[in-house]
Amino acid sequence: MIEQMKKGRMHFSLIDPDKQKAEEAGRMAALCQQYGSDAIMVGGSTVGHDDVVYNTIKEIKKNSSLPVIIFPNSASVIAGNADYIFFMDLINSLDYKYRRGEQLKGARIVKKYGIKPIATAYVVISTSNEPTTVERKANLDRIGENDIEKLVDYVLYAEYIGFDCVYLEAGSNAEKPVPDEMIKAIKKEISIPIIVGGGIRDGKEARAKIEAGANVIVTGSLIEENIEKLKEIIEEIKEK
Ligand code: 1GP
Repeated sequence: MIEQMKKGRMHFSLIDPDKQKAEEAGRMAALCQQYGSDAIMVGGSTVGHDDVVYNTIKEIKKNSSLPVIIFPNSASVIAGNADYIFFMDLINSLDYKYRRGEQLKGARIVKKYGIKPIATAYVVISTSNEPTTVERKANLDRIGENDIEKLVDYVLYAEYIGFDCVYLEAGSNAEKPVPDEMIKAIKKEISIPIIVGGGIRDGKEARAKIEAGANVIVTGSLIEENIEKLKEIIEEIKEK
């Protein structure tokens, strides 16, 4: 997966198991695959138990052959039928829970199930006036949309520590996605893959992020609101 991410032009579809029944998630995953998405991420801010994650993944796997990546909010959502997990460190959080606490609770569970961990430096960028759910929860060392040098410090740290990738998160349903200039600036500094998500709503935006240096684009809310739009986004990402 990491090798494929390095090649770039990938799209990951985020499905929140709390937003619909598992059977519906299965139908959504089939469409995501049909439209050309490369993986299904499963997670969301309210998910509290691995059962709901397990059942959702079961239906996704019945309906598509895409790899499934857990996108965890805590260790309690780790279900044994996933292929991968973003083993994340929210590197600009000031809370122990998001830096080490949940990771220590989850490590042995990941090992027990044989899920492949993707060491992910998760960075939340504050692009909008209205704080997103993750911003409210995570007690951040705030990185605003113009704090490019600060972001460079964080992502260099991530590369030097040995993370597999960096995930720039504007927050689900953010008014504005992570700015292209920020992506361009960090692309010059690091060689690990860059995942970008939060507030990406059309093909033009997705393409601009890819051209700025993003290796992977994540869309979530759009899949719930207007899954047909995914087609346009993926076409723009894949087009050379
Ligand atoms: C959220 O980056 C993801 O964690 C996707 O965001 O729901 O805005 O697409 P959206």
